[in-house]
Amino acid sequence: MNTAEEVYHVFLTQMGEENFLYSYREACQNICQKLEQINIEQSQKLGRTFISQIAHRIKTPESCLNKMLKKSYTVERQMAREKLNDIAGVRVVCHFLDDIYHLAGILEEDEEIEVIKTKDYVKKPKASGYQSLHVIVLVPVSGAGKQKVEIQIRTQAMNFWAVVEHHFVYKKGAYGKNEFEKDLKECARAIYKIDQNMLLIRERMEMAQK
Ligand code: 0O2
Repeated sequence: MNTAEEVYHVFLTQMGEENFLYSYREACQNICQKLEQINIEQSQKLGRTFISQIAHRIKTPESCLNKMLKKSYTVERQMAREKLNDIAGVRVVCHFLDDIYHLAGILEEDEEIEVIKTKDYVKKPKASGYQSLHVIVLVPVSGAGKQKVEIQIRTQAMNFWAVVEHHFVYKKGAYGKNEFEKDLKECARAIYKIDQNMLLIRERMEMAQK
């Protein structure tokens, strides 16, 4: 019988193997290309910047292991493939609240990809205050296969909050154990109000331009 350390070691090695990661990298590239194209088309159509930032990353084997343990999944690569939606992750930052849903609608309509799950932490923020729309998609990759990618869509203001909170609280597993939660939650609420106000101002400015 293998010890936990041995199981973790095998898992970490397998999760870092290039032939395993290849299709995740390819899926990331393919969806990013699509998002760039959507950005060009929509920015032209709307007469303003639609997407201000597209970033992607492949989850590290260590981060996968932590998540498997946190969720009490059996530490096996096949289990990770099935259960982890964000081995390939893309972050899209927009200017305005309605852009988030506009982009989600475009992805839903796209015939090349398949939306398999949507989690709306904008309408229903997480207990921490975290806001973002998560869209999990299946992206075609070479050899007629498909690979899962999690697309996190948020405004610049939401992104500012999430990046800071991720660094100081979330990634340290410090949620529920620190004195800054109340203040961070208040900031998240203020950010939502600012996002709503910025949208209203944009709409008024657009009306005035007509
Ligand atoms: P990392 O280091 O960012 O990759 P699921 O199986 O999809 O239902 P999962 O994946 O736990 O469950 O989904 P969830 O809760 O929607 O979280 C997915 C990702 O959202 C996280 O990935 C974070 O990137 C982000 N996220 C979720 N909650 C918070 C939060 O409170 N604060 C911040 N800053 N980000 C959050 P990972 O793998 O947990 O972490």
